[in-house]
Amino acid sequence: MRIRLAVTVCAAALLLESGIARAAVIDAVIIDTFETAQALEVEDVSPPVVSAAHQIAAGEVVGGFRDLFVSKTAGDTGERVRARVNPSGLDLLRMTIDDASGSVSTTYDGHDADSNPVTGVNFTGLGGIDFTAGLLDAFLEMEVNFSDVGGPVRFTVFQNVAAGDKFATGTINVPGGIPSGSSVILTKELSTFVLGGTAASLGEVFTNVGALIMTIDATALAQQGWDMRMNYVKTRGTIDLPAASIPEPASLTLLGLGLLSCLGFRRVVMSGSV
Ligand SMILES: [Ca+2]
Ligand SMILES: [Ca+2]
Ligand SMILES: [Ca+2]
Repeated sequence: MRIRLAVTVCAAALLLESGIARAAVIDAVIIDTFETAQALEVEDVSPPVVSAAHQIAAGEVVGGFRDLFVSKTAGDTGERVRARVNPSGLDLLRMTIDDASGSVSTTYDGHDADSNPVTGVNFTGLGGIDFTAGLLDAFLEMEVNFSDVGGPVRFTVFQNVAAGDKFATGTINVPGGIPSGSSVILTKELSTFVLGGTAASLGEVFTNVGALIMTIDATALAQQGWDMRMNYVKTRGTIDLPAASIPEPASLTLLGLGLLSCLGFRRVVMSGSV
């Protein structure tokens, strides 16, 4: 049984290498890899809502600037809602919420005067970026490295029009119980986003993006005290490589290497099964 599985996997790999069918998933747009350090926290009693906002120039971020925003919607004095980007050299967005409720948002809208995602979005700040990069079956991907409680991460993607009335929304639900140091990849196909406002089609929004808001939403009681760490957010998609009728020398070398590795793998599996 195990040997048959190994042979099937090898056959699929050889098909890809021999040029009969070739496709690859590659990055489209890097939204944020969380390297440029930034930190905010609020700890006053809430309600009423207390919040803080800050923008920083960040070369690794789409549009060159990251607007960070923290909001506390319930909790006693001293209970923090805190967001830190790269606090200790790990290139992560780290959200820490004490026994309180709130949210952490990052807005990508270029350089502007207001970092509040409700009142201060420059809907044309990114100038019309194609989030699919022309790839097929494009999707949003994030890597989570820790999550205790779990909850929704909400994305609002604005078409590049000044009124901000054309947008699409989508949510990735982050599970709880993800141990520290994990690498959990979560994705959402762009075709599954929901149109908002007067947007005519998802294609028109995602190929002409003016701004993006990501909100880690821990305002609900079920998300009280949620802590989470995230490594990156980006869009990816599939590229079809032209199928070659006759394998080129480089492909033949790959084919040979594939065969050798298959034989080796099979030997390991067989010897392992004795
Ligand atoms: Ca901004
Ligand atoms: Ca802004
Ligand atoms: Ca990172």
